[in-house]
Parts: sequence; C-alpha cells; structure tokens
Amino acid sequence: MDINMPKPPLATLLDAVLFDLDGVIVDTAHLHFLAWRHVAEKNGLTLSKAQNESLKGLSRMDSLKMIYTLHGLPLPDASTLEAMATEKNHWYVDALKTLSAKDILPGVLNLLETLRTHHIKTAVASSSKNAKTILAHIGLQDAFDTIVDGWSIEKSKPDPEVFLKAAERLHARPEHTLVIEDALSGIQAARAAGMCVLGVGSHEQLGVADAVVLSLNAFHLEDFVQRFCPNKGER
Ligand code: B16
Ligand code: MG
Repeated sequence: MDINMPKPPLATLLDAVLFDLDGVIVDTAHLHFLAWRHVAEKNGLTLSKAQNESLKGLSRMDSLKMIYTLHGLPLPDASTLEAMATEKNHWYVDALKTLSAKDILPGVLNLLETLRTHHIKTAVASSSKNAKTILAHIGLQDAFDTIVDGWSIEKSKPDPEVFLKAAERLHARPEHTLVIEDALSGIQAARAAGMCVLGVGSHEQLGVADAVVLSLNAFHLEDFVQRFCPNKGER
C-alpha cells in the first residue's frame, strides 16, 4: 500500500468483531482445566496442561471424549459420560462464583471502547453454556451487540457455526469480520468461516492465525485491520 494514500475508515473494512469468551475476555480457561483435572483424577485418569490445550473451545461433552481419546481409551457408556460432565460443570460453576470485573483480561475494555467509537458491531461467540452467567459475574452482560453461546449452536468449534451465526445476527460480512480466539479449534473455526483471526496466547500454539499477541494490551486494531481485513482467504 502507498503510504501517502489516505487510509480508508475502519468501519468500511471491518463490520464486526467476535470475541471468544474463555481465555479472551476472562481467564476461565484455567478453571475449565482445574475442573476437568479434578474429574479425570477421580476416575483414574490424568490431565496435563499440555493435553488441556486440545480441549479448549470444544463443547463440554466433546472435551470429555477428548480426554479419553488422549489416553487412547474406549469411551465409557453414555450415562457415565453424562455423570462425569455434570460433575465437571458443578465444580466449574462453583468456581465461577469468585469471578468479578477484576478478572476481565487486559486490553478487553479498551478494545470495546475503540470499537464503539468506530461504530463496529461486537459479539461474544463461545462454545460455553455458562457464557451468560460468566458475563453477568464480570459485569459485561450488556457490553456486546449479541451473544452466541453453547445453547445457540449444534456443533462446537472447530465447526464455524458459532461465528457464522454471530455474523449473521450482526449483518456482518464474514470476510469483513474479525475473530479473537485463544484456542486452536477456534482459529480453525474462524478460518473455516472465512474471517480474519487474531490469536491471543503463544505463537507456537496459535501460529495459524493472521497474527498472535500475548495479550490484547499489545494489540493495535487499526494496524491489524489495514493488513488482514477483509480476509482474502487462505494465506
Ligand atoms: P461449558 P469458549 C469453551 O468456551 C471453552 O473453551 C471450553 O473449554 C469449554 O469446554 C466450552 O466452552 C464449553 O463450556 O462447559 O461452560 O458449556 O472458549 O468457546 O468461550
Ligand atoms: Mg476460548
């Protein structure tokens, strides 16, 4: 791009920003890990931090099935799986009670403010059925234009459904939509939806995103959008 050319206004390049919840807006990803490890150990299994990476973004039941897959073990019967998933959720929901606005991750509020200033739509796009509870705990229940959560979708990430549904509700064009994700499954889902995608976390794990930052504090929206949005497809 010629540096002397005037830059197009942000809202002509970007219709909407879709925020993943766990691990992007608030660090509930760690609480999911502790809850799954508790249930795994009670059932004679283990769960390391590294193994937990492949659970991120998956639905509750898909996460549990992934734990068995990681161990190379056959799945127990459906009622045992249901009981384990329910126990994990009880543990997790109990841990959520300690959450408050102080747990909002760095850079989130500033980015929301910038997007509001530029009249760019926002959504939470999460696989979690606890998304609305979490947003209420941290005081952000009214901060987004829409919330698409685990109750609104049939297939969890890496399927693109959650992001396509959010974009449709906001009348946003997928290639002019930015997804912010902390999980590889979420980045794959955003790619499959034809959206531009920012990873929050380690470059090693999330390198397939357009760009990766350690924290949203280090993210410069305008620079990113000028470079990557609209999404031109596979790069
Ligand atoms: P729940 P996200 C996902 O949320 C989590 O990353 C994933 O670890 C969890 O299994 C999933 O939500 C379902 O959560 O058990 O609360 O319904 O990252 O898509 O916001
Ligand atoms: Mg996440």
